[in-house]
Amino acid sequence: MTSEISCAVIALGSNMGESADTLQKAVNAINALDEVSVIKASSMYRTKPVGYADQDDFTNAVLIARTTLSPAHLYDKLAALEIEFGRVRLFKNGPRTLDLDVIVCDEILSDDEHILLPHPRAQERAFVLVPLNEIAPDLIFPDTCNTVSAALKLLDPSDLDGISKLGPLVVPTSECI
Ligand code: PH2
Ligand code: MG
Ligand code: MG
Repeated sequence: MTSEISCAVIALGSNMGESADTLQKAVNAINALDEVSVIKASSMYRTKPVGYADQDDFTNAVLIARTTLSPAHLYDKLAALEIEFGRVRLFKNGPRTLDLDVIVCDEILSDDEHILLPHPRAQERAFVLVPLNEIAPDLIFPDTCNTVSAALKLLDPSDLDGISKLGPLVVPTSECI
């Protein structure tokens, strides 16, 4: 039996504990899911907190994965990994050990209460667009039809303040699904 394969963009963020270590371990764990192969990962970036300023800087990255999971099932698997990584989320937009968000999945538009696609705030967020521009500048957001590089140019230049590249994420080798 063959299943449909989708291409998903997943954003990773952490600002509690050993964040860079957590992000690399999260990439490995995502790739270890039977139904998911990580294809590409951006560098990790240090970013200023957005939404609630009085917290530590974040470490952010994005990855592109192939998956046979539906977006809702992918979301569920990522939520389970967040918990496995000891997720602490003190309040909305507050500090967290690991946040895994599905940003886009193919050209799917979803206003399902379970998962909104594309992620409704991704195109306003430099901490998503800067790493995504590194690995997929021509990827198109299916709601606005903007490419990642165009969405990045639409940001206020001050949104890029305080973003710096930290180092690479290693893409584990895997049997491609
Ligand atoms: N995540 C948030 C809110 N604010 N700011 C940065 N820099 N990075 C994040 O990952 C982040 C945030 C909610 O998910
Ligand atoms: Mg998030
Ligand atoms: Mg989240």
